[in-house]
Amino acid sequence: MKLYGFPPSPNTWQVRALAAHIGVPLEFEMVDLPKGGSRTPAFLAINPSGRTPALVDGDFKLWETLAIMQYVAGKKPNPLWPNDAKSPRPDYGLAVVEPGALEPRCLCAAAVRALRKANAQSRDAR
Ligand SMILES: N[C@@H](CCC(=O)N[C@@H](CS)C(=O)NCC(=O)O)C(=O)O
Repeated sequence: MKLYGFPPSPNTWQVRALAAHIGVPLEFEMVDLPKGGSRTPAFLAINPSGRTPALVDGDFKLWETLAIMQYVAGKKPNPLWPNDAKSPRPDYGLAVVEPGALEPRCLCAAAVRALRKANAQSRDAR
């Protein structure tokens, strides 16, 4: 199971933190957002929305942080995210900490856009 992500992004580290916490092995592949890594044909074939994180498990592809977290959590019984919808979820709030609560999501997207523009401008200047 491989996670494609951008390490500084809270969306990415949320998934990595959950996987590490519950002991689900996750291969990691860096997608260099400022350099346009999420807009390559190879990455768009995984996630047509061009956003990270994205997960590939065999033939199965998944994107959206919370959907990925739920999928990863479903790989191994764990108290953080029980599969039984009726079971008490004492740590559910922790499991679904919304990235927006940790960082202004639009700030992340804006930073990526600004870095991408700066990279393009410095390429054009050469
Ligand atoms: N709703 C998505 C948002 C993902 C997202 O916005 N990821 C940012 C990184 S913080 C991204 O890949 N941005 C690339 C871009 O906007 O081009 C999720 O929860 O996974």
